Amino acid sequence: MSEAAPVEVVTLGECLVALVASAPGPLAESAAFERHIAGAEANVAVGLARLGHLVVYIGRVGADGFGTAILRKLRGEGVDVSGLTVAAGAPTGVLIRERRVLGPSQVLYYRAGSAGSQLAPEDVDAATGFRGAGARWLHVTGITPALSASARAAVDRAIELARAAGMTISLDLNLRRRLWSEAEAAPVFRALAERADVVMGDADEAAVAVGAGDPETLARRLVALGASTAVIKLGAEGAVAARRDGSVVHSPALAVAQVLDPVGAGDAFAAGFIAATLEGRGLEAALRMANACGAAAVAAVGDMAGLPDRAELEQLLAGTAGDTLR
Ligand code: KDG
Repeated sequence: MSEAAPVEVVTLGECLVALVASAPGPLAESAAFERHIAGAEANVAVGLARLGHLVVYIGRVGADGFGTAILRKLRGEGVDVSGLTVAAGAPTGVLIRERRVLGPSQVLYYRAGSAGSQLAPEDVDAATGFRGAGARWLHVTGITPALSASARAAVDRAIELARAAGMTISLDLNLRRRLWSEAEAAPVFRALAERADVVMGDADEAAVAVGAGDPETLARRLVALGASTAVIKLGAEGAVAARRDGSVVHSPALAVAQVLDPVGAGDAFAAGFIAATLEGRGLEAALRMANACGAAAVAAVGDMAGLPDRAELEQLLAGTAGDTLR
C-alpha cells in the first residue's frame, strides 16, 4: 500500500455556505442566488490543493445539508478534512452577498452561534499536521479571532504549536468590519503580526494595524512588528512587499479584461504566495504567482471557482491562452 503524501500546510477557520446573487445589482433586487462554498482559509486551502499542495483544514460545520456540502466540496478538492468536525447542535454558517459592478458588494452574515464560530483549541490539539513529520506552514487570518473567544484561542493555540514545531506562519489580516470594529481588531492584528513570519493584507487593513501610510511604509511597519516579510495587496496595481533586510519588491498585477467577482481574490493571492514559497521560489516569483492566482480568481463568480490549477497557472504566467475552438 502506498504511503499518504505528507501534509504541508495547516489552516483553520470557518467555512460557510455563500449564497451569491446570480446577477449583478443591489441585494434588494436580487431574486436568484447560486450556492457557493466560502471562507477565507478554506479558499486558501482549495487554492493550494489545486496547485498540488496537501493542506489540512481545521474547523466545524453543522450536522446539516450545508455542512455536508462543505465537507464534500473540500474533500473533492483534495483538502485533508480530518480536522473538520461535524458538530451537532449548531447550524452551518451562511453568508449572502449581492454582486455589484460598481463599488463594494453588500454582505449579510448568518453565522452568530454557528458551528464554525465554536471552533476551539481542542480542535487544533486533535488535528494532524503539527506533530512528528508534520506540516511546514500554518496559515491564519484575522477573521477567525473575530468569531468568538474560543475561535481566537484556537488561532493562538495553532500559532503556539506551529512555533514549537518550527513551521512558517502566515497571517492575512482580512479585516471584516461586520464582525468587529477597527478598535477591537487593531490590537489583535498587531499581536498576531508579532508572531507571524509573513503578514499580508490590503492597504486599508494594514493601516488599521499600523496607522495610515503609503503601501511601502505600511509593509515596512508590519515587518517592524516582527515578520520577516510583509505584503500589501493592491488589487489591479499588483503588490508591494518589504523584507526584514530592508529590501522592497513591487510586482505588477496581471491585466484582467473583465472582473466578474472580486471576492476571494486576496485568498487566491495568499494561496499562490504560499505555494510558490513552499516550492522554494524567491519573493519576486512568489508575488508573480500570487498576482496570477488573484487575477484568475476575479475572472469567475464565487470565491473558489476561479482558483487556478497548475496548468492554468503556468499558462497565465507564460501569457499564453489555451487552444481556442472555432
Ligand atoms: O476572503 C473572502 C471571504 O471573506 C469570504 O469567503 C467569507 O470568510 C469569509 C468571511 O468571513 O467574510
